[in-house]
Amino acid sequence: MADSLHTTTVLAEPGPIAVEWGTTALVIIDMQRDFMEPGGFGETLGNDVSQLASAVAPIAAVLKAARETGMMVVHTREGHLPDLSDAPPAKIERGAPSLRIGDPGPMGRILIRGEAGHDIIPALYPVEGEIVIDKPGKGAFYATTLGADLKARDIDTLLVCGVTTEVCVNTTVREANDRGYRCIVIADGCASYFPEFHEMGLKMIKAQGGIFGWVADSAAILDAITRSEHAPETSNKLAAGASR
Ligand code: C5J
Repeated sequence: MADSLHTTTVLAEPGPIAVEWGTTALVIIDMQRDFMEPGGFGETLGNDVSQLASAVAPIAAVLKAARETGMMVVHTREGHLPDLSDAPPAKIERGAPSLRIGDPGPMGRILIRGEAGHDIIPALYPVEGEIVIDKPGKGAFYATTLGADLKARDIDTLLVCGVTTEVCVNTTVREANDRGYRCIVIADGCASYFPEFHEMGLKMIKAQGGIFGWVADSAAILDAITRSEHAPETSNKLAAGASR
């Protein structure tokens, strides 16, 4: 269905961007219980997980629109195999967390595939047909099939959201940018345990003419999706700064 949508312009920073919805995918990064809920990986590192809650409603709104329009949807999960063979010792041994990766916690073993804590929060749970990428690293392209999955659908533009802004969202956007994707990061659909890192993480993406991509609020994305279902935009409207 997304193929039949009209190209529309998203009001983004550092400037508006024309989006062809049929070649656009929504990529939701690591909205897992391990990061979002008490007792998971995020909290073992000493973080206040309530800082991430603000991202859920904006993501849910864009996810609903994506599902209604038939857009490709990708969910990612950071985590490791039960035998930890894909977890570098340098990652496991780092710092002084209250529990390390692989240790038993209240939601099962910390950051291990198949455990309750590793799964996606109920509010954003994947439905049939959506792709779930299990990744051992911070970036969603490293050691995964994401690149091939996007190529198979001729995707060239990514709407990226999730947690945390400066870690897995930023790493994925940088990986995607190097691979030639146009990334639009959904500002209010991202969050960090550190508000200042969220702010700077977004600034780093859109600085220098959009060195890694664009940043837009969920309202601007939803507005552009709504317009895409109606009459084509005039060339004047598209010309008003659209960067494609
Ligand atoms: C972190 C992530 N913060 N998903 N992972 O370790 O951003």
